[in-house]
Amino acid sequence: MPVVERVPSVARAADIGIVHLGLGAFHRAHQAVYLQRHLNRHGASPWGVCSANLRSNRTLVEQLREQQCRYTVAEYRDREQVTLRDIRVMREALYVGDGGEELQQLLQRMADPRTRIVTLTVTEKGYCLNPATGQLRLQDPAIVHDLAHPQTPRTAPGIVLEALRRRHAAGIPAFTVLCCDNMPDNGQRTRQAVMGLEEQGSELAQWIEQQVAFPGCMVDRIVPAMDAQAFIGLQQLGCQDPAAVVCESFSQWVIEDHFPQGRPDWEVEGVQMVADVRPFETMKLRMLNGSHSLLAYIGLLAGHETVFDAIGDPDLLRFIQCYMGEEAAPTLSMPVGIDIAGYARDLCARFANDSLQHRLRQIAMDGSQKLPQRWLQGAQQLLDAGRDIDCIALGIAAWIRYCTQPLPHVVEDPLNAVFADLAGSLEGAQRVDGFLDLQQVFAAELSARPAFRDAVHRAYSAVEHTGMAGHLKNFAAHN
Ligand code: CS2
Repeated sequence: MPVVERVPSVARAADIGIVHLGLGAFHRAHQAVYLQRHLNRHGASPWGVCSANLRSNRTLVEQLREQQCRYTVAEYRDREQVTLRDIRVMREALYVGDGGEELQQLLQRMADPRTRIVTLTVTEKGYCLNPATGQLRLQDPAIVHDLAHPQTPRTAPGIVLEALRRRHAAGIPAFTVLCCDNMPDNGQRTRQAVMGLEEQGSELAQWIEQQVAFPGCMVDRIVPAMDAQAFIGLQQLGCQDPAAVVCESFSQWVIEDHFPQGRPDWEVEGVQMVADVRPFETMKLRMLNGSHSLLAYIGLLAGHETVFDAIGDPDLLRFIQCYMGEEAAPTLSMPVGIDIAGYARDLCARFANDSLQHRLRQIAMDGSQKLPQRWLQGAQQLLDAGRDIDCIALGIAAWIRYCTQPLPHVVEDPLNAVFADLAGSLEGAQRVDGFLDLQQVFAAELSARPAFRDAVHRAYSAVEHTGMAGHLKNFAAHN
């Protein structure tokens, strides 16, 4: 049995100052923990949270309400040490997936002058942007809906815009919008999504342009989706909480310090407040998330199930070390004092945390939304510098294979119907070309480069001939 440390909460938040969109496991285990620590330190705080679930999981909202929005975060340092944190900073939980009364409650809450920050974790696809270009997808049915019915929005950008419209109309200062999703330039992308829904040059558009801050931030904590096994583990520690989440003990948050309406003194809780978050964000996206996606597609094809299994495969570990050292690190320009090699070593140690069941299938989800920022922007830079992209090319080949595997395997991705068409109509090299022509994923500039296409074709046929495990063995023997 592990040693369990319990961290009680000393108080409940006095008021709601933050509205969060996307009540998932990540939000509960990351942002809420920082806010709870802030609350514990101060004993009272106006920075309580109203958290809303936009799509799935009404049950979670109901469970949270039954327990006054109080829940447990279990931080597993390893199999030996666990910290159970009591979280009470959430004051309100809403389910707005059906567009009913609770949506209006949420909009009211967002329009309330006491709400000074709106945070989001709605995953990459929740912004309805073209992943390759960052432009709002105006053909997306949910966006078409929000353009036609702005007062009953379905999308996160639509909800933010409607709340801002109400504040503008009522003469209430704007809230700050803090995107906490793994996207490049996530503040600017969120601004683009919100502004894309409003008529250019309108009074509201100008007000948003001048008054609303969209600071960028980098978030980091490994939080696997809860499953039966995670709940059994918690029960063994005496924790019966149906709204609990498990995560690693590591946590990082780097935020651009631009909050015109004020903010909690997060820096006291270990948050890094910076002027420009982009170097940190790019480092995390390419080193951590880029490696995660490689482990997911390559690892699944090599027969692994979790991140821990995959990184425990010496050939795959070698491959990931090469990717980080040769294809991710050279594309980064970091502020003085950041040790990228040390960061890479720490990441491998975090991936090897055997107390978390982080399923590769969870990471493999929504690849079309993740690949541009995790691998492709870096690949472009590497090719510009005349460098090889063998690791990224193998990742893309594995992704194509993963997306076209026969049923009953289910690919969860907004483009899964497109993948099924490509799989049904094309084979071999033509199928690879069909994927590389997907403009939502591959920027035209990249997919037009012969060196890029050749590398992916080579990797794809190598895997066809030797199988993934055999190919990794060859790779490790030569690197
Ligand atoms: C993962 C991330 O599911 C995924 O795609 O790469 O959720 C990852 O665990 C977090 O970004 C870690 O901070």
